[in-house]
Amino acid sequence: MPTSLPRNGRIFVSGHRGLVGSAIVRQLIQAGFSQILTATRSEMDLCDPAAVEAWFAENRPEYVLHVAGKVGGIHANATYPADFMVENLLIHATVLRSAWKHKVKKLLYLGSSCIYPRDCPQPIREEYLLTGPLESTNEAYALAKITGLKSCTYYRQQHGCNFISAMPTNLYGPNDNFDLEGSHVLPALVRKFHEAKLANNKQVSIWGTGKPMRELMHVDDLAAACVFLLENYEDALPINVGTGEDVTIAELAEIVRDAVYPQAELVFDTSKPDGTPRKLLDVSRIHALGWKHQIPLRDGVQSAYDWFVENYPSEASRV
Ligand code: GFB
Repeated sequence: MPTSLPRNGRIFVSGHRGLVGSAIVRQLIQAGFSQILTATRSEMDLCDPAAVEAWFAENRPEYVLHVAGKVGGIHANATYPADFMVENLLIHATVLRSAWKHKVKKLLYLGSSCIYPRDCPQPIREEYLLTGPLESTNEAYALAKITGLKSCTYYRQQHGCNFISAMPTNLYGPNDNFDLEGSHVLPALVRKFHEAKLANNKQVSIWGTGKPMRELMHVDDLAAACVFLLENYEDALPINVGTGEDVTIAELAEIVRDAVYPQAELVFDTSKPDGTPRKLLDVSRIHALGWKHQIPLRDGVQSAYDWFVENYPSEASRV
C-alpha cells in the first residue's frame, strides 16, 4: 500500500558522497524532503558498531536509505576479496541493528545484480537468488550483500521491522569512480577514450573479449526508484531495479567511443577477465508497480562524459 512519506521526516542516507548516495540526496531534495541526514566517515565509521549506535541515538532517523558499501569493478573485486567481504558485512550489520534498536519506520537496503547465481536463466527473476553457484570474480562481495538482504528479511521476521531491499543493475553517473584499477566498465571506458583522444592515440584497450553482456542504468534512475520503493513497496522479497535491456561490452565501448573519440579503434585484451557472461534483470515486478527508468543509455553516456570533463580532478580532463 502506498505510503506518502512526510516531507519533514528525518531521512538518513548512508554513503552520501558516493555514486548512489549522492544521487539519492539530489532526488530527495528535488522531491521536497527537508530533513536529510548524512554523516561523513570521520563523523560515523559505518564499520564501528559503537559509532553507529551513538550516531543513531543522537540523530534519531525515522527512515533510512542504506546504500553505503564498498564497491568496485571486476579487477578490484577479484583482487581484494577479504576487504569486500568484511567491510560490507560490517557496514550492513551495524546499520541494520541500530535501525532496529532505534525503531526506524522504514529502511531500504541495496543488493546488486551480481549476487544472483552466475549461470541462472535470463532475464533474472528475484526468486533465483541462492539457487546456484556465484561468479568467482565477485563471490566475496556477493556473499556479503546476500547476508545484508537476508538480514533485512530476518529483522522483519523476528522483530517486525519494515526493512525492504532492492537489486540494482550495473550503475553509472556523477561521482563515479574513474580510477582504472578500481572502477566499473563504463567510467573506465569514458576515461580511457578521453585520455586516448588527448594523447592522439587511436587504440583503446578493452578488457576481455567484449562478448559479455551488461545492463547499465543511470544512477539518477536508481535514485528515483529508491524513493519510489520507499513510498510504494512493502514486500519481504527483494525487488529488481534495472532497464530490462542489455548490450555487449563491445557495443558499450562503441557507444562510449562515439560520444568521446569517434576515430578510436577498439583493441580487446583477452588476458583480462570477462566475469559473468550476462546478468539481465527481469524488471516486470517494478514495472507492474508503475515505475520505469527514464534515461536512455546513449543519453546517459553523453552526460557521464560531460560530467567527467567538468569534474574529474586532473589536468588531463581539460580538452
Ligand atoms: O563493470 P565491471 O568491472 O564489473 O566489468 P562486472 C564489466 C565487463 O566489462 C567485464 C569489461 O567483462 C570487463 O572485463 N571491461 C572492459 C572492463 N574494459 C574494462 C575496463 O577498462 N574496466 C573494467 N572494470 N571492465 C561487477 C562486480 O562485475 O559488477 C561487482 O565485480 C559489482 O561486484 C558490479 O557488483 C555491479 O559487471 O563484471
